[in-house]
Amino acid sequence: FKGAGFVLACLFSGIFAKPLWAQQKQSRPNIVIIISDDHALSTIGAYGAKYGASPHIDQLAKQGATFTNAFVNNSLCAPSRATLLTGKYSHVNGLRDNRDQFDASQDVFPRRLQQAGFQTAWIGKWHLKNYPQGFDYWSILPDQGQYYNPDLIGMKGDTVRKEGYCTDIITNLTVDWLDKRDKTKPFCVIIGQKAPHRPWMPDARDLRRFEQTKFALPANFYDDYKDRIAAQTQDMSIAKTMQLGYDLKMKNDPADPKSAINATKRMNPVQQRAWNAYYDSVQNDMVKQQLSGKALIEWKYQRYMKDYLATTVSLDRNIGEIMDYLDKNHLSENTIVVYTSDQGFYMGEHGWFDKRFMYEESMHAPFIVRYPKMVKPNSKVSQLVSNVDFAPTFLDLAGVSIPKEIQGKSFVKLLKNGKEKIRESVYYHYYEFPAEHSVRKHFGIRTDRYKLIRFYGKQDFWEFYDLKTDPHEMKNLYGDKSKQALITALKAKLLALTLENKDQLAEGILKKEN
Ligand code: SGN
Ligand code: CA
Repeated sequence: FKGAGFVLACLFSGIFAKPLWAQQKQSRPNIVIIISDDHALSTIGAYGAKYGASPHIDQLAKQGATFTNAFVNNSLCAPSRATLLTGKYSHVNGLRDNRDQFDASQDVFPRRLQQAGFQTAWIGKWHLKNYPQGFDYWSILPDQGQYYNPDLIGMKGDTVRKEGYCTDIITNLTVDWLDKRDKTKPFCVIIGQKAPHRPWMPDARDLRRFEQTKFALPANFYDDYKDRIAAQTQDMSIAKTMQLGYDLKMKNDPADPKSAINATKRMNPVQQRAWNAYYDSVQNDMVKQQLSGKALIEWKYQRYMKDYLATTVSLDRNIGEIMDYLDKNHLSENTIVVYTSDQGFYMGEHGWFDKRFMYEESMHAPFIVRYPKMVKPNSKVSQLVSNVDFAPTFLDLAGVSIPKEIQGKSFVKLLKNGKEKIRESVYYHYYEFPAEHSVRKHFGIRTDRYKLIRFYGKQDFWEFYDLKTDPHEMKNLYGDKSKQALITALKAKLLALTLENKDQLAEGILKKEN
């Protein structure tokens, strides 16, 4: 009997207790959401890019599902983040454009998780003009943040400058938090990376990564914007808007002799030397070529591609670091990992950079999910989802009930079977005008095949696209007589969406017209 007593004593004293990571095989999953800033699908391997800039994201896609039709409802930073947090459209969560301040006290999904016993954190770019609420820990970049030696605002409102490259620093802060967290609880961390946001400043080690690459111009690089008034009046072209100094780091920009020099002011001498050695040689080479006209525009495009992609290489490497951490700490099985971005981006399509428009490149966001227990590896999901659906999906995955005020729909069933239809269409509404890049206000509907857009403001006009026959949205078919029945049907659907989503402004515009 002595032996039995010993066994019992051991059980109670914990000698047979499982290691901490094994105890963590809790039924509730952890959630890691990596949200980058302006990551164009066209540059990601999992979405067909051939630049080799995203091996870790592509690996994540191999281990999980790649959503090929995930859309944001308002292609701008702060609105996208506000929707991610609330599961509500901009006009309901109150954040319509980057100038608005987010009411952080409103119902956000991380607070719901926190109340259900999750440890929650937001680390990195936040951009909501208010401090986060509903998080056990946060550390955020002020506003857009800086690529080199960024400041970070801590929970006491204190600002600390961290030496190094922003993308690495955000990863390090995340790993520190993961290490120190209460390991008896499930967690949800949102990692907000600044990259690859303008002005696309690469880490020194990546500066030459695409030196030898010659990028093919998109077929519609020299778009004439025929029949598309808003496209004619935008200010986001590589030809006119993109600056040699501010965007492309040339110190000899006659229009702006200061900003390329200012960009290096935050850097330490080692960073400055690496930076100047590289961009001075680029500048010398440009001067020798005496570029003008189309040759200059195409040189700008090449430089843009090189800088942008180089910042995504660091982003991708850092995603690899997070995956490594999860593996080494035996967390990969029970952690849902999501890779997304606050919206897409133009990489020269229509001659543009930036986003904002309801056209495909900017409305489309990357969305990749890995969750070995539920999601089929190496799968593609083509059903439509909107970023209003993200918050309810996370709550559902965590086993937390979805408040009825949330406007999005959980797509857990779609995660499970890869084909469940969640919605027939997605809704869009962009508000920031007049403003930088001059993209007019518009709202609209996108189904799996068609897109109907209503621009409004000083001038009101419509656009209609058949994405099957015109995937690059070059032919506005709104005036095409043969499409009138289709357009009328879509208008009715759009009106129904404005009612369902309680968008009274859009509803009023549509009703006035009839
Ligand atoms: C900055 C950029 C713009 C960009 C907005 C919004 N200009 O203002 O090009 O459209 O951010 O981006 S810059 O001169 O400051 O680089 S967002 O992703 O934050 O919405
Ligand atoms: Ca953005």
